[in-house]
Amino acid sequence: MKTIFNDRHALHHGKVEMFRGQLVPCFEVPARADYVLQELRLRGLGEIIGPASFDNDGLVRVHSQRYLNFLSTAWDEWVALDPANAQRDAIPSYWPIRTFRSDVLPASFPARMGLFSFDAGSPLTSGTWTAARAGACCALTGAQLLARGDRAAFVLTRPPGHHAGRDFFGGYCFLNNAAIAAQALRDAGLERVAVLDIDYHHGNGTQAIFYERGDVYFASLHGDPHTEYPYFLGYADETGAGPGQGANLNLPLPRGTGFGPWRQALGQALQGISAFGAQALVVSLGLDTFEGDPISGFGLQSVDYLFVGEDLARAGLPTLFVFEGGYAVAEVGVNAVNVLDGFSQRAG
Ligand code: OKP
Ligand code: ZN
Repeated sequence: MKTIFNDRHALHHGKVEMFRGQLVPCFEVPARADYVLQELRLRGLGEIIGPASFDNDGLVRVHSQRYLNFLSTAWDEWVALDPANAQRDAIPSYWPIRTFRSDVLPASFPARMGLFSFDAGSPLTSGTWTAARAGACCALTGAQLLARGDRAAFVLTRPPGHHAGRDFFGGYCFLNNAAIAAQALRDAGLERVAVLDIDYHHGNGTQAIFYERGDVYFASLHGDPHTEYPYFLGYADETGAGPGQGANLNLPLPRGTGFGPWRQALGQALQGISAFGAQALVVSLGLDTFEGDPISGFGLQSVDYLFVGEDLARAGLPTLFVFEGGYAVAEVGVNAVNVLDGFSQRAG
């Protein structure tokens, strides 16, 4: 299996995120991807390549033009507010929730930052756009490999993507790599594509992007949003709408869930994907289900990820793995590569 590595990922390097009234060091750090890369090399899992180059067409299929305009100029606007901002991350503090307007595009940059986001935990930095855009190109490259017949590929990129919606960032995510890949597979001619999100946190962005579509199935295993981030989406009664009715499957699990019940839920999700008749699978591969994760609450152990990979291979679909969360930095490489290794051994 080839890995498409975003060699510009470290250009996104947030200093701090707002957490319980304090600015704390970011959990989503460049070292995460470096540990995965190191483990891939160590275990010789396959060729590591860079992204092909793409224009913004593949991004616009998923994100709104006005959001992409905002993101691509955000850092310059932030620094234009005050030259001293060059040393600080840009973090929103005002949001247009219920009763406010979101059709008007304010001239104020802090106001626009709020319009296009949903939390204060996702700092924008000088290299965020460059890193995220290169990551999206990695996702497009991965989709291209699958469309041309590869059995599987791995998109190794950060910042992650699954919380990013059509026109908002949040949850450390700016461009939705998994959604961009799924859409690219559709545009390459596949009729039905599934996204399976196994990150600890519900992939609210991916769900929202495809919620009313019957051509892209979204299934997710995650911490119960009653108690877990992102809180406001990811409940079991969200089953899709309009032509997408029945094409959304949420399997929320209580904090503390271990591998046994988690794996059972994985089987349920794979059953849904198979009944849907998916022709390709995009896996939002978060490793924050690990027992040692500092911000999550499931109990998977490193060895369990080999079985996760095997289960995914048994689905028998062309599969694109897209790296998402996982904040036990020293273990994230072993855990990610265990999934890929288990998959490769079973897929042959
Ligand atoms: C991103 B991904 C910890 C509070 C939680 C947001 C978590 C985003 C997770 N400071 N903050 O799904 O792994
Ligand atoms: Zn997560």
